[in-house]
Amino acid sequence: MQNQAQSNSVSVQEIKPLDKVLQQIAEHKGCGTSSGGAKASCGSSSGQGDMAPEVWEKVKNHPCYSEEAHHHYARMHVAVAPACNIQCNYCNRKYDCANESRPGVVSEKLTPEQASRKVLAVASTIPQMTVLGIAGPGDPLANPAKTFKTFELIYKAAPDIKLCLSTNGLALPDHIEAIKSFNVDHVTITINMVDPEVGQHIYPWIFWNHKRITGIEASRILTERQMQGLEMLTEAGILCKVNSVMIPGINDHHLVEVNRAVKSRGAFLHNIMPLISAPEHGTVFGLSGQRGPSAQELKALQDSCEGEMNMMRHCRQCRADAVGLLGEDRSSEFSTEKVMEMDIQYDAEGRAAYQEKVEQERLATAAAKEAELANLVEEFSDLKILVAVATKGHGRINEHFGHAQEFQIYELSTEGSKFVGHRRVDLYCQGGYGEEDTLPTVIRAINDCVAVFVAKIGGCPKDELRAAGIDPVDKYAHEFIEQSAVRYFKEYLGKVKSGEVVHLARGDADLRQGAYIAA
Ligand code: CLF
Ligand code: SF4
Repeated sequence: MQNQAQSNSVSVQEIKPLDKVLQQIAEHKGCGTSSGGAKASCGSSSGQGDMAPEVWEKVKNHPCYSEEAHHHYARMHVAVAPACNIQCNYCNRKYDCANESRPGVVSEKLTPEQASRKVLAVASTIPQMTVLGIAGPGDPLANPAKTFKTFELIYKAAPDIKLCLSTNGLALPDHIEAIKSFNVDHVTITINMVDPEVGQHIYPWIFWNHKRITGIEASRILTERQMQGLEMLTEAGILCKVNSVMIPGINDHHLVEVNRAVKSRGAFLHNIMPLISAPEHGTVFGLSGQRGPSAQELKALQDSCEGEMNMMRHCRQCRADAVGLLGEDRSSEFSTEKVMEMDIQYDAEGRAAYQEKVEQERLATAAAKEAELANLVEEFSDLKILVAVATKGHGRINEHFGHAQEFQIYELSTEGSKFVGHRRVDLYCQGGYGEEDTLPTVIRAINDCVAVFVAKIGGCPKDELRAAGIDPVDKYAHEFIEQSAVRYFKEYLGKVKSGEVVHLARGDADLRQGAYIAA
């Protein structure tokens, strides 16, 4: 990772001052979707926008609170909180907490002391790791002694690392003072409903005031406590994100109401995530056949909630012991056994110097995009297209098609480019050869995209993609994603206007076949 970052380093002379870049981006005609304006902080950010300086300080290098930061900065979780005080129908305690993790792998549980050592080990190895989160595998506030001891140890040993907490909210009002005193300045609450009638289908019970409470009463207490906790956090000036799990047929329509409720109580960011559900997870929903939403259903709901509030679209539903950039998993490099053997030298100055380089890279990315956007100023069209991007991070197109385990999805229009999500796929290239059975599933995952940007791609997948109406593009290899995307859009728009390409709407996956037609 370090070599990769070094090879992508940029010369300082090429870079314009940030304030100039941001001003020019904001001046681009109504570019609220991509770069400027009040929503410049998160789901679609290139910078500070009109955010208060103290808020910008908190989010600028937090990979979850800033979409743009997630290309450059990493987070890690430590699994110190095994117990939970509620039951969600999408959770099986054998697996990681589904609020902030992907079910399927049992965490290695740590003591606060082991966790602290692990954080220093990761911070010394991955200098762009800026945030430590506690997100399970149970609920951190159902394990307050372990959770706050861990925060205390890390705050003392590595004060430059931001502390982050994710909770179901039931115990939250009881811990606001502790959260403040340990300098935890980012808190996530998972809120799936504000109506107990809906909640009773998600939560069979809660454990509160020393007893188990079931039925609609459980959800009534839970929602009251969540709202109270959110209001208290907002009042304390702690940045609060709300996660919601989208469960089709149960709370999908209701989440619009949840969005209004949390927005009015000061939540900074709303992250609507898809239900992950499969029989082998052994959850109530998995066993009952409850499906998760499609990528298109998820995007439609996120779009409908996007008003004055920032929507997070880059969540990877991490494990409770995740390490690395969002979307990559380096946790196996930091098992307790390996960490105990490591010679850890925590170098705060070295980390700061490295992060300064990362900031220079960010500025270069923003400057390149801004320069490209200037070429779109004279263009007028309602056309919007999606493109898929294979990337290993750093805001560049730097992954081979066959090595991609996810594609990032950007929506392009005359207003610029906007990150709108990611699609996980199975690895196409296995042991140096393309896996023929996998290719159709990869194509299905991105079949609402006009093009796929890759660093490299073989002849066979190229042909198959073209046959499916997806343009395989490798001419921007190792270039900046958003600059390349805007350039591609301008070319594509030109072809549509000249009649060289016939563009068809791509809302329906079936319509997609042959949608990209060279006339
Ligand atoms: Fe972890 Fe959560 Fe903090 Fe991020 S994750 S505790 S806010 S540092 Fe991030 Fe992972 Fe999504 Fe969570 S991508 S699951 S939103
Ligand atoms: Fe599972 Fe997390 Fe729900 Fe607790 S809060 S039941 S650990 S998903």
